[in-house]
Amino acid sequence: PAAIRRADYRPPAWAVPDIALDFDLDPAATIVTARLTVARNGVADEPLRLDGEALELLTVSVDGIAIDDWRMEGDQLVIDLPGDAHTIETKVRIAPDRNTQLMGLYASGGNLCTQCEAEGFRRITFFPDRPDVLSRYLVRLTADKARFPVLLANGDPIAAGDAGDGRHWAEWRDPFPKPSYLFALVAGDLAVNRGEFVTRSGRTVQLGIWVRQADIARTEHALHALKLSMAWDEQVYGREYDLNVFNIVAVDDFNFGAMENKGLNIFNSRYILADPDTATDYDYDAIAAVVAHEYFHNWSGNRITCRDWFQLSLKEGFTVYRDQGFSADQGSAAVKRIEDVRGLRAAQFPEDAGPLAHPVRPDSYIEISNFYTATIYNKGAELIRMMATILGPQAFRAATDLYFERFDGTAATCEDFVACMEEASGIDLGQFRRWYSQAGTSRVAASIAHDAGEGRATIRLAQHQPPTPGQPEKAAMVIPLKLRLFGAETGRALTDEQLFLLKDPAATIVVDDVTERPVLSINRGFSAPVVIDSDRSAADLAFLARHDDDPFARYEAMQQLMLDTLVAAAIEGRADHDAVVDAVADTLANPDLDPAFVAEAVLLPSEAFIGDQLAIVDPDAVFHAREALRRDLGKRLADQWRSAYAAAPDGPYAYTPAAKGHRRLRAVALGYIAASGAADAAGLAFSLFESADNMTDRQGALSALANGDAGEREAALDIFYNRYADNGLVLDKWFQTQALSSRDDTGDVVRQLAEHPDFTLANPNRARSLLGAFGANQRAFNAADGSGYRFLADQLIALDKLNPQTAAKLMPPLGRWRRFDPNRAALMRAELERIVATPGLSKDLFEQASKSLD
Ligand code: B3K
Ligand code: ZN
Repeated sequence: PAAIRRADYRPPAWAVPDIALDFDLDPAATIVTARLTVARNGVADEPLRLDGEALELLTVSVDGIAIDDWRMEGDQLVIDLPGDAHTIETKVRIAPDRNTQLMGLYASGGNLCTQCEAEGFRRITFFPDRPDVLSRYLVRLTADKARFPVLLANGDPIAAGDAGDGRHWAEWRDPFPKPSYLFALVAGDLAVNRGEFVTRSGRTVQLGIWVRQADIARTEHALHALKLSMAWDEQVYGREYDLNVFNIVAVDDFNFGAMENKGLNIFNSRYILADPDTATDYDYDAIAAVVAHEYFHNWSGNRITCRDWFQLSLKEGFTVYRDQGFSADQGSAAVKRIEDVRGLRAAQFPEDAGPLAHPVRPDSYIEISNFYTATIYNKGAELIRMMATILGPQAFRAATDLYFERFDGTAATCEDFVACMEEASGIDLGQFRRWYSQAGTSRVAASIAHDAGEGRATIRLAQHQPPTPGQPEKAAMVIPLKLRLFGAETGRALTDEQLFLLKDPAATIVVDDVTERPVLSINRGFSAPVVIDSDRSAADLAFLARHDDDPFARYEAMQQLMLDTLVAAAIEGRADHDAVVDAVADTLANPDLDPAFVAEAVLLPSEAFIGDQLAIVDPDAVFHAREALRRDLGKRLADQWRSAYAAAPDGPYAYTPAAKGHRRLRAVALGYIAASGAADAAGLAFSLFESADNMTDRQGALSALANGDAGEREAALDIFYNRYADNGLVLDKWFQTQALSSRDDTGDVVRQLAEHPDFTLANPNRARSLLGAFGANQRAFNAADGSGYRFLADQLIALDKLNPQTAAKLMPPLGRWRRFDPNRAALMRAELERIVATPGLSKDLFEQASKSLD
């Protein structure tokens, strides 16, 4: 398959100002009639080209007259048109109930729904399926009234009626021109939780969360989050909602989290449904964040869309940045920042360091679905954050106002966004643009020297840009680093916080009046998405963990201390745990700290993140080093873990920042108690498991048990399974918890679970709950005999036949062979080669696997 290149972008030859779509809906055979008004763009003498995939073409007419001199060129329907404006009508037949890819129109749980981003609309009808063709949509849906009592589409409802023969119809109009990827319809038997939102200019918007009748009691949190999001976007970005209705539909079969279709968001049910008994605090947070994210897309994505898919981060990076800001404002901003950085390090740093590394604005792709990545989303958000930091809050807001105003109703580029940042602030972002074009995680070496006699501190910084595929050499970036110095003797701040823009390959900062030995706090708040290589001693890191006034820097010092300790242990078997134990003890004992922060700060870095620090990952050594430190911490701070465990106030479940923090700390403490090998640990976990009135505690207890071999383990897993046998989202947790287990037999257990009657590759959540979790389990997946690799490859080959997008998303753990010893590397490569050689392989999986072999 051929690569598509950014440099080849050409504006569309034809515009489609209006489209009228008529759906005669039936799961086995749906007839789609599309009437397009088309207008020549410019003077070029180009035929009209309409994309189509898996469509059975029935008729084509031009200006009301059936024609047969159309032709197919590959997947495109090509029509030569004499004039500059015409009306084209096509009629096609599609089979939603055989659509296992879940792109286009498909069936889920007896209902019909759509997913069009990026290129699913062409699986519904023939159309120029590219984001820079914006049209006004008029949609008519006709369906069986008993099976599909609810008929929804984008925009506002305009009419509905009876169609006879037990069928009915509804018409929807979306007055805002939009690209085809934002089209959506839903037909089904759904219940609704309705709400209202009055915008700041006084318009009343009807809100609806649509789910199966049985799930209606679990929609309140999502509806509440939607209202909060609508208010937040008005207050923080001055963005008001624009239609009279805003609907969200939850479906069980969905390739990713959710989709921002104009006025009709469609969600993976896991990001809508919540009640204390079935959803964890993490789920509640994620629901609010995704509801906000999709809502915010109404401006950053829908009103202003992307010119081409290379600009994807224009909407995704910015919208992630916006949803991160929203979540930070709902609770602890410090803890939110820590979670986001942990996510970036878990997903994006490895991507940037591996064979699939790509810039935030890529230059080419084979299959665009493969580019919905942590780089586009999360690193993209970090780019926006850096610009916000460099501009300051007022200029940043002026710049986003300018952007929204200038590009409203258009398909824009990343360059357009950066240009607005420059224009509104007067700040030159010429060098900053490299963040969009250069892949890889920058590293900054930082050291500090002190001349006690002169009272002078000298900070030396040097940046390094590691090579990535296709980019062997890179230019220096502009790296915004927030810095502050603290006095090692007194513990007080010696300077104010300073924002230093590192633009050159190396720089020196001299600070005078430094009368005691300074300790460097750098990249505070994670002001740049880089790795800091500093030679700070364990003592200095422990000092910062105690005294730094920036909560992120404090957390970071603790993480670095743990990481240094664990890396030394994994490489040299040297296990000096004292500094970590002291720092954790101090943190636990500090009454001024928020329990949610404490829980984050005392958690050890993941095995994967420790592995990322090593030239060659030894998964067993990493695991044992980490377990040894966990056990030691568990034993030596036994009393403190017990008090932390007991400190959580009793009382019924409440989803408040304070209660969440206590539950989080309780789960972390339980993990350490279990790690200590205490005789009563399993009993403690089991009694929490049984008495918990919420899923957060119950799942925390189950995870602690799942890692061990106490008799309570099986019992808890069985109880959990039986209790939630009819709840797919909770069963996903059951699969996932076992696949993440640190037990020696996890590989075998996972292979058995793949044969479990409740396991299916047809449901993406279920596939991810087992295969995604297993791929993330560094030690189990990387079993030295290659059994983990073989298993994943078998599953991916099977999944690819059903759902290429989801298969491709689960592949990256197999591509990390360069990071492992020659035996493992050879075993991984053999599986990648087997995948690439599979007949009928999708473009999606081919691109991921073949690039991973290079
Ligand atoms: N824009 C969608 C993602 C579509 C993914 C297509 N493979 C959801 C989001 O980012 O909000
Ligand atoms: Zn998005």
